[in-house]
Amino acid sequence: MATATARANLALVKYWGKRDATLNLPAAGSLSLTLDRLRTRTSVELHDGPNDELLIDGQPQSGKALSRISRFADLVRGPLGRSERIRVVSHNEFPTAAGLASSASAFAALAVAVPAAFEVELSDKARSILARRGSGSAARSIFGGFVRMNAGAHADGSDAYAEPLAADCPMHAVIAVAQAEAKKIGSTDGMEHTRATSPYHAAWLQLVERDLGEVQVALQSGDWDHLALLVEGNCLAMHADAMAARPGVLYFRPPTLLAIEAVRSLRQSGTPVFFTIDAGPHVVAFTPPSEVSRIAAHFAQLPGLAEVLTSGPGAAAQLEITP
Ligand code: 2P0
Repeated sequence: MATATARANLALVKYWGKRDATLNLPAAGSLSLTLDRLRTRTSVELHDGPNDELLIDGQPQSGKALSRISRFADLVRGPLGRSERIRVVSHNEFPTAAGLASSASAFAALAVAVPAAFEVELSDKARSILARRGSGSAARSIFGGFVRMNAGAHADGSDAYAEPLAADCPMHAVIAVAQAEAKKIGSTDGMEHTRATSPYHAAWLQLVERDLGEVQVALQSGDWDHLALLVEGNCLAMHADAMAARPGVLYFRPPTLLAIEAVRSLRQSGTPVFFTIDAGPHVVAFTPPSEVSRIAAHFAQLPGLAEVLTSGPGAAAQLEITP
């Protein structure tokens, strides 16, 4: 049996659009921070039964969730000529079931644990490429801290992988988890619909390339004002692209707007803080460690939030060594 832990990540420069859906190749790069608090721990063992099996937080899974895991396992089994089935037992160590980037930590943990269960050793680059096939954002969760995902140019995806970024910018996250029903439009469908119908999509992809370079420079110099301009601008441009699709994809809910206002008013009064929002209603504030408790207390007063989570940067995905 092989057990791995991986952490979710949140993007400062967003991934929104694929250049190839089959190999899950992004149309542009992205840049993220891996978060310690959002952890998934996954064990994989081989068995001789007829089917793959998947348990998430103690619940046996079937249908789409299970077939996604089976297809992922085939990426490892196929080239090895192996046919054993796998039993996957996965726990999300999040204090909420709000769907916070769980496919990133889930597929990063699998990209470490599945090859290990078959006694194959992969480099981090190969793990990142494998994780990408499961979920684009999972390629970034192979690494800790700040991470850059390369869009790559090759048709086979061999250059579409993530790499750690050396940036000495102490950054924590405060997450305003909005009360929400299950997401109506998942990221995969939302970004494909946007690519196919949004008149802003080409402009969005051009912007990403520019933002990637500028965010890296701002991270190196710890320029919080510039980071606020770039990261909020990138997030809002992603949402503008999605909103301009036909029909429009709108992830914001009333608490989302309240939390945006809260972050901007804190910044106006001199606090180094800025927000980002993924394909959902939750607002993530990035801030230096010294400001975390003040921002969390501010968020806690907003109506319509389920909870407020805080997290420092997280480590790379890792295999547990069993004695
Ligand atoms: C990101 N998102 O960069 C962006 C921001 C959502 C909004 O990466 O289709 O769930 O599985 O490759 O990884 C979500 O994308 O998409 C995502 P698939 P994934 O974090």
